[in-house]
Amino acid sequence: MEEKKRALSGIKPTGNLTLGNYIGALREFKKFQDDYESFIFIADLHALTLPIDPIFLKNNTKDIVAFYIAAGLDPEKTTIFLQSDVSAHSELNTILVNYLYMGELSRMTQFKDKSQKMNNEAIGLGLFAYPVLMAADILLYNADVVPVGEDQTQHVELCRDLVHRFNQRYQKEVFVMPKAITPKVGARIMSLSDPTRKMSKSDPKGDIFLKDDLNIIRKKIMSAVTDTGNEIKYDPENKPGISNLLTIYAALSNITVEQAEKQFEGCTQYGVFKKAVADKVIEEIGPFQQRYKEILASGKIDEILSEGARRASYIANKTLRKVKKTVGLYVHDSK
Ligand code: ATP
Ligand code: LTN
Repeated sequence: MEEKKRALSGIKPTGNLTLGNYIGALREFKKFQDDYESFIFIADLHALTLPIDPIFLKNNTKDIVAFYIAAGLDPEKTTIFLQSDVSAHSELNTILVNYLYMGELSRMTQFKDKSQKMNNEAIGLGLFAYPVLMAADILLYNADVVPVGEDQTQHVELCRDLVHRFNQRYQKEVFVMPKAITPKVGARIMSLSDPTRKMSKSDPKGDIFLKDDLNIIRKKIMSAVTDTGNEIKYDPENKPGISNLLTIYAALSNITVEQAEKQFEGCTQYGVFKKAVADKVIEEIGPFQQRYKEILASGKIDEILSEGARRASYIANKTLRKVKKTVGLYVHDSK
């Protein structure tokens, strides 16, 4: 039998997840669990790259496990684990920091965005080296595909450069070449209060959080910033607000943006359109919230994480061993 390809992704537990996280990543993950050997983790070490309250981090971590399951991940099919439970991530990171370069890391958009807001003296090395750890995450599992939102594709590209460089240097295929996969519709959901910016959990103005009360979600959508005119048309340049709402509607309806546009042809009232978008979001997020609450109450999170860590460690340690041997670290029999 042909071996299944591998899929791997993660989310960092830095705050309340948004509808952007849901459409761009979370809801995509379950699509891989039948046809791929699937690894979905919580990037808790990555969450430390910016200052974060310890209790907040711990609670967010449990939340994300519950979100994964509420979004349809089955722990029997998908290995769900914490990055910090598998020490191979940190060990491979220590090796890989030598194979990515300061120049390329300093060109990463995420680093530029996040560090721009900070005092130069207080930018942690971890924020700068973020893509190195991310490459270690991907490469330990020989992932073929990496489902992410658009903003993360640059990091996966850098990981691809690293694979090329590393395999070339040692003249063998040590690492598998990964590929980013973004959703066809909704790879970049924009903020409802400023549709020219990405909806982001660390920049919460007017964004929809997955834990928001359903009435609040409706209010936020009804008061989303829109554009002049009254046509429901996809035109991100001139109508960023309407285009974003159309994208949300299309993604959650599993249709294309063109099909969504067709549905609202002739509709000349933004209010009517917004109500349809709000209904769609609530129809999806309502039951999702219910499942999330049940999972948290079930007390099964720790069990899932223990089993996930066991399965993930087995695979990750095998890769780590191979890498150590490749670079010349002495892996002796007693190990
Ligand atoms: P932060 O603001 O803390 O950087 P974030 O909201 O960007 O966080 P991440 O943990 O970095 O969230 O992202 C988790 C996943 O969600 C990634 O695959 C990312 O690409 C995706 N994602 C994040 N925001 C959006 C968005 N607005 N639209 C689509 N996908 C998104
Ligand atoms: N950087 C990602 C989280 C992440 C990730 C990964 C995603 C860390 N390691 C490996 C895919 C593969 C983000 O969502 N911000």
